Amino acid sequence: MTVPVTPPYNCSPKNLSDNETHERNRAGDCDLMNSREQGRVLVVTDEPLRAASLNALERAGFAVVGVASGAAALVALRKSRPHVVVADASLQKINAEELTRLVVRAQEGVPLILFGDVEATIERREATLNAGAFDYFQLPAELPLLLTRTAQLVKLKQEMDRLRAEADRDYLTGLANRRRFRTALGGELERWRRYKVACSLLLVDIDFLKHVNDTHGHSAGDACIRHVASALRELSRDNDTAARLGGEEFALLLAGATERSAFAAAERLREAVSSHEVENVGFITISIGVATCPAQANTERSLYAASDAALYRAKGEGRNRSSLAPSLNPTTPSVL
Ligand code: GH3
Ligand code: MG
Ligand code: MG
Repeated sequence: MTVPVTPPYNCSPKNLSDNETHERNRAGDCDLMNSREQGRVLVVTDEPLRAASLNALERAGFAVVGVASGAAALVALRKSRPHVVVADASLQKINAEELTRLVVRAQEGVPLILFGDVEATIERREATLNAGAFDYFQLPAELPLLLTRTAQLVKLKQEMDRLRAEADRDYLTGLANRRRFRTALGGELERWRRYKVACSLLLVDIDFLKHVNDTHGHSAGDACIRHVASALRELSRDNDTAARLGGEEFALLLAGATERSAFAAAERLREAVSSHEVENVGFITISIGVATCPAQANTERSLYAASDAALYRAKGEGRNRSSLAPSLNPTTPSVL
């Protein structure tokens, strides 16, 4: 991936007002995708000369965002999601230990390197490591070391991120796995509790897969699983989570969906699956249970249980159908 070249960052003192975020690399800040391979670095300093010497990070090819205070660093951590934070150990309003604690608490796992104009004695480096940062360098003398250490830690963090993403993915379909689904479900219910944003859960099970396996072999059964997975992927939007929960069971967590739109999505999914043949198998069908928060449940557990019970009913009523869970409040009939 090519990364747009950006003009050098101007580090004159007037640029370094407190709480201000300096967009050293606008492409890097606006487009996390572009900067993913390049490596994103957040620089925290209120000292113009040291900021200027750290322009070397950008010249070394990193997407750099610069801020001038601990408070601004916390905002930038969320916005620009850096792979490494490079922070001044002598910021005016916060000491190095406090800053280290803040950064580590705000974004667990992001490596932090400290720098300053004070000599990097053994005692200073030891204190830095004990506080939870990865290293300390004296600038400008040790700038080459800081660049090398940054590059090393960016690689390490990128690898950690890759492994984490891999650990959340189902090996057969590439969908989210049960672990990732659980986290997403918790997130959606939290959004309901805090902001009263609805969400819906579709639980999906392939009909008669055992028969497919017995008749056409296990790899044909796997092809059916991938077929359903690709229909789920096509139907889901950015904020939705399509997951394989295990075996031939799937979930589609729809962010912001009410029962009406969730049921419509279930029907679209069912039709998408049953209207295309699976190679060497033929047509297959799925059954779907639909439940919505808050209409039919308002906790992670009860939403899952309501959708699961609806799926069970869909199977019992003959399969190849979607079934909506009963309303929580019996006096409020279903909108369908
Ligand atoms: P139902 O309509 O009641 O869901 O029938 P079914 O045959 O799909 O359901 P059942 O629970 O009886 O069996 C599930 C089958 O799915 C049996 C199991 O071998 C198969 N299965 C589970 N995981 C996989 C997998 O990863 N690959 C393949 N090929 N088959 C799988
Ligand atoms: Mg099953
Ligand atoms: Mg089944």
